[in-house]
Amino acid sequence: MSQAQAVPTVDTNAPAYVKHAKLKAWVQEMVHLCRPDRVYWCDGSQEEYDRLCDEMVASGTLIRLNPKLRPNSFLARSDASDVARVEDCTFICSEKEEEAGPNNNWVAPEEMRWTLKRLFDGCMRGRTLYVVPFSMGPLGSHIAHIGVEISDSPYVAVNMRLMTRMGKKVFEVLGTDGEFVPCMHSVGAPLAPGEKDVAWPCNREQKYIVHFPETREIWSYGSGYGGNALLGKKCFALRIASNMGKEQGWLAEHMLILGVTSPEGQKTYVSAAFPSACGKTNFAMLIPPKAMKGWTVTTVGDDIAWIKPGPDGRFYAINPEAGYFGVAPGTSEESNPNAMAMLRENCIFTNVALTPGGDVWWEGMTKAKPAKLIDWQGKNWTPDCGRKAAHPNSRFTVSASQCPSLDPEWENPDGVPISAFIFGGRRSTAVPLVFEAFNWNYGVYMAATMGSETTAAAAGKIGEVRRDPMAMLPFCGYHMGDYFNHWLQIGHTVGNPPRIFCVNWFRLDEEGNFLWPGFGENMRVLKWMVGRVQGSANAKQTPLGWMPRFEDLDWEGLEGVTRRQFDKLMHVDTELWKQELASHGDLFEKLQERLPKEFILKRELFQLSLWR
Ligand code: O2Y
Ligand code: MN
Repeated sequence: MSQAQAVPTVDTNAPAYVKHAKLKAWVQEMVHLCRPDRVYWCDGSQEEYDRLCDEMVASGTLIRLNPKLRPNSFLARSDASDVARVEDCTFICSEKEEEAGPNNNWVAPEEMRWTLKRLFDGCMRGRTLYVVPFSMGPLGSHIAHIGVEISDSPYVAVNMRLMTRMGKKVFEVLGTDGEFVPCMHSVGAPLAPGEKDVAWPCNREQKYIVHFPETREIWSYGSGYGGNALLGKKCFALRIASNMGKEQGWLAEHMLILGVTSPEGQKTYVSAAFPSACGKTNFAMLIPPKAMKGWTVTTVGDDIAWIKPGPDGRFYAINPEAGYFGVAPGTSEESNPNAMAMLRENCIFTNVALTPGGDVWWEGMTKAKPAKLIDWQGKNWTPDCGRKAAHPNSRFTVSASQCPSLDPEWENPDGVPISAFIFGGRRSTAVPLVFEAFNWNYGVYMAATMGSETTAAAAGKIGEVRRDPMAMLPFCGYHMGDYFNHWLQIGHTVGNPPRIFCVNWFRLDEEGNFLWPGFGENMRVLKWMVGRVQGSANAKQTPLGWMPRFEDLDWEGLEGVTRRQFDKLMHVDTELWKQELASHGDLFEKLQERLPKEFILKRELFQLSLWR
């Protein structure tokens, strides 16, 4: 008898409708390893969701919000050590170190497996092991993939129900031998017999977010928060899926997807990449200014896109998620009325503040700050206390079905046709409001060298420019040089690749004021980009690419931006761009052995055009 069999353990109790022998064997193996007190298979029903939430209210993990103000909604407060993704503890354990590249932390798979075995051994004692089956993408879509998360966190189970297509129906798609990505998660806080649990169990000392790209497995230990724990999101839909996409000829991207409809009813879908904390959710749910009559924007996704070449020479994209895990601070009736409407009920809020009336509040939600609150750590808060009421990375989880701007095609199993890719970062100088790349390869170069100034959510000094190729630096599950090559190559497999645009909503004047109003006014830039795709918008040629002149944008109803201000927004400062190119060189040096030769050439040509 093997050692594992000798350990007394609980029955895995797989429901009769689970017919997948390999899946059942894996669950059994994980039960032996983690030794939970109970095993529970999630069916994804509303009844189950309500029951798990009730149980978490009873245990103190969730606070039920006032049902009159925020029906069927909850607040969770995490441990202060567990508030964001942990990039330093995130690993890509490919067989060869060079496959992971300098953009990832690497540990040899065998060594990591020993570490994980030690960490997961008995890690679920005193807890329930939840089996959470989920589909990333519409069930049965040829672009979708299935995962099964094992977790000892009921908070993860209910969040996964909001964020993915979760439950029983996934087993129908899986059948007896369908492929799935095993996603193993533990908060890393076993309970001794009789030990009282805490509201947010996690492991303060050790956190590991581990990906095995060759065997397509995810192991996450020690954190119950966001991207560390909801494994369908960054771990599967980006780090593992980027590897699948490289092998199979598609793209897994950190991109929102939106549809633009013109007054004539012409629909154009675009996909846009911005680093974390650049207002992606706001852009995905943009409401055009009133003066731009007849223009509408609809939302397919706010964070991730899976994009496949279609038979007609175009790219088709799905949003693999079914919900939004959005940043709360800064979300308001001004910045994102659609989000405020979708957050009226059936939400889980994490690390926001609680009002005396039992509702939620966060910085930027209202102009006036409430006189009294309970902050994200459960402490009394007043406006003069010197602390933030909500954590800067506090979040809402909500089903996409509640989004007022949801696109009617968002669940189309074939995806939506993408006509343009937009890349943006947070840049106070240098980068103009918008420009269009001359061609595919040049656009890929611009996307690969995009940078963003760091904020609280990212590592590094605040305000420092961090190169974040395609906004994928923390999420590309393999060597970034190979990723660039994949992008260059895939554009040439379709007859009609999308146009590529770069945008910067964040340029400042000499006094530090934003030059561009942003939010709904971004529609003016979107209209120009759509016009370029449809062949109706004019542009002038510059060393950076095609740019709109003042008269090429629709200014109807916007007084604030003068021609002088527009010139500042669009100005290409040759000296600053020489520095930019030098900094592109720093990125290229790090990736040198796998950097596309094409990029070296592009940079030289670019340099020549600036010195001319
Ligand atoms: O901090 C976290 O765990 C969440 S990070 C996140 C969540 C939703 C969408 N995007 C992001 C991101 O960091 O890009
Ligand atoms: Mn994101």
